[in-house]
Amino acid sequence: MHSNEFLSVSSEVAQALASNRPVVALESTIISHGMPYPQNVETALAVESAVRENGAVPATVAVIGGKLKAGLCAEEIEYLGKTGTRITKASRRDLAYLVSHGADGATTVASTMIIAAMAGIKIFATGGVGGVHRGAETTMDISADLEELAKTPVAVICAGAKSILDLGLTLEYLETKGVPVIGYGTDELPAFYTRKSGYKVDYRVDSEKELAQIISCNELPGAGGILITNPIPPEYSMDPERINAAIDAAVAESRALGIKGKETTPFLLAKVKELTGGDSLVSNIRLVLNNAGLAARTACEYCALKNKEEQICQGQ
Ligand code: PSU
Ligand code: MN
Repeated sequence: MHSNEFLSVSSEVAQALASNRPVVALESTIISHGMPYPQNVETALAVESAVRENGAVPATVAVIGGKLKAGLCAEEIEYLGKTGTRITKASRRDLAYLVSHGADGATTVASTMIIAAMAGIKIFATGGVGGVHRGAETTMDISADLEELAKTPVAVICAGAKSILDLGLTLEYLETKGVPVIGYGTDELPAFYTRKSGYKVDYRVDSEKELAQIISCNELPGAGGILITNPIPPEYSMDPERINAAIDAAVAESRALGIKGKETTPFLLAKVKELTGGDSLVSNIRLVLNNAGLAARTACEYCALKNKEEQICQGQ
């Protein structure tokens, strides 16, 4: 663990890591900027419960009072959810400023990966990752999440990426950056609200054990992250025509309003939810819970592998 004075790991998470018990990192921008209050807080707490029910300890990540925190209490989660978009959306570039000012921030996929890696957490569950935005060939809007996947060795379990992004360009970018894209039980990249996108993943994997084996072999010099994509359960997936119409309208409106930079993703998420009358929020909550369960079971398999390696070494 690359412990330093800025990192603060909760005692439950620290004890689990010290005794090689499974831990799953969770992000907090999804709480503050990804969903409305109070569903955001309810979901964050339900996601923590789903991690526990599947045998792992949840470590929700955020910046609180200038500390990079892994493992939040319920009051801190309530605070992030209630403050909503008034809290800083904190990606890699925001961390030094927030820490130096003793400030608060909700961590994106990129900054959650950084803090997870500092704490020694290998597996992280979320809903969707950032990616290459539609029109990026002129706007250059590419999420810092992709750069982080290129350089930080944490496995991110998500439901694919929303088609608010250009999924084809996102896959090309990940290939360039050396990030493997794995489909859990699927050959096809899931598109968040729907199980299919028309794009292939690099590898299909059908069990948590196999995922854990890949994560435990991700030890090459300069190893980066792994993107594990888990399709939304069929009963919660949305009608592709309906959701894509809402996404197209949201993208058109964000362009007309000249929305830019870090505001783009939260604007699109809120707009899609509004245009689907809240149905997209229900799907969103369900897929996050589904990812939390898969991440926790994978973390259990990962620790079982590590414990076995340790026993073999001690037996020699
Ligand atoms: N996509 C979603 N839900 C989210 C996000 C993305 O479907 O909540 C959030 C995540 O925190 C992600 C961030 O890391 O938005 C990406 O923002 P940007 O595109 O500005 O990098
Ligand atoms: Mn962006």
